[in-house]
Amino acid sequence: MTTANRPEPAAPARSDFASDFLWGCATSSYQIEGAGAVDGRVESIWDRFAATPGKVRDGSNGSVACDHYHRWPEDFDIGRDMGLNAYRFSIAWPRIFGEVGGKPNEKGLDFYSRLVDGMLERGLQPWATLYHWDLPQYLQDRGGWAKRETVDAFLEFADAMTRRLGDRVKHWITHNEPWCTAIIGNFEGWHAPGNTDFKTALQVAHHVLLSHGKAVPLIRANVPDAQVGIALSLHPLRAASNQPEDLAAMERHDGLRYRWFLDPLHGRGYPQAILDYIGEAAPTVLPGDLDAIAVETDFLGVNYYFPETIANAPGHAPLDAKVLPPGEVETTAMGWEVSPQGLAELLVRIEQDYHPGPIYITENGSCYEDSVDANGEIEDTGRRHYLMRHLSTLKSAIADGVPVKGYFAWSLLDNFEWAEGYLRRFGLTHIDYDTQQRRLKSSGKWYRSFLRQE
Ligand code: GCO
Repeated sequence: MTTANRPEPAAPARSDFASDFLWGCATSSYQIEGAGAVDGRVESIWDRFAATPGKVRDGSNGSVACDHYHRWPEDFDIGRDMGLNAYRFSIAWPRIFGEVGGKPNEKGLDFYSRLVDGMLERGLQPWATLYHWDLPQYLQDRGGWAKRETVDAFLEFADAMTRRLGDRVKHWITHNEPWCTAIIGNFEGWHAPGNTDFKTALQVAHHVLLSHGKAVPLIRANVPDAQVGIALSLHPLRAASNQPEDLAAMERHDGLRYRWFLDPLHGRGYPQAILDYIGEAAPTVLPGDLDAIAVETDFLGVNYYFPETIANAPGHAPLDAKVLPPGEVETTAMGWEVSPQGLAELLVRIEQDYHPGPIYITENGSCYEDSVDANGEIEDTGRRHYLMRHLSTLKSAIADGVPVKGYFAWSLLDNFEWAEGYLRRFGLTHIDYDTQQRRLKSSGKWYRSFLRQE
């Protein structure tokens, strides 16, 4: 069924949620900031990757993006007028450290300091993500996350940021989606740095988790009343059939996609069944690493977009299992299944499996092909319905006992969608990339009326 044929969904109301619920939008540095070579910023792995022919579908990059580096006051005005009370952003490491062992770049620190003041002035509680994929290229040149030294470099970066912003930023996310950093960037290879080696990818995953675990106490030491967590991208899984082969394939995929990250974060180490299956591709884990990773956190961030269906696929690396394209179901323009129910399923499962404490939806959103009509309006009905339906499901998951405390819509603005470049739009606000004009879409207007209870 296409979205256009869908009836208008029942509208959730803000009053259905706790009065102290956080309502935000999320963004990331490389996707919106632009100002690629300004104020001492150095090259990131995404600059290098995007400059490599064939890697980004429209040949674009983030060097200008939404020019948020210069236009953030307007963007935060949009957020405030929408009625947000929180805002999730990420910090570009290449703005802060220009070389290994160097001093933090004052201009970079000042930029984020101004940004945070701008949020606070507008009533937006700042939620800072330290790593949303823009590793400095000089670190990749030395092996990137596959090398343990990058953990130390990350801790220096985390230290510099939390010292500078910790008087005002209390909510810290160490990493955004370690799955993507590790597996998409280093095994599937369609994200930076574009490696295609499974063993490397698992070593990357381990170092990313380790850097999370080691950063948590450091952040707490620097930030009075810090709340620290990590944001994982997760999918509810379905087996392609009830045949034992497909069920077993789903179990294997789950072991890597879900338990590989959540188990060690909750003190259970890496799943033994997967370690047995992958043999020598297992990462090098030093004594003490798993204890460090299992540090208690203050919340879990969940990024949810769609469910995955898994089939047995002998020979399909790395686990003889593959994700099937969605069948005859409603999808977004990304080809991702629309499943509000999947959000509830996922949340209930996480709560049952791990009791992680407070959960925040740190991303949820949808891509549709928007057009600006003659009146300058963007009637993005699909995105508006996606948002309404996912909030209705969220309400029911909370009623079922999942302690969700906040929701960040992905994204405040259309932006650079990684390997898809500017061909894909996820914003509640439309960006005209020729003029940098911002226009609230009908989804953004709906979120505004929901938040303002109009
Ligand atoms: C993520 C990604 C976002 C993407 C979004 C849509 O954290 O998942 O960081 O940057 O733009 O997920 O694909």
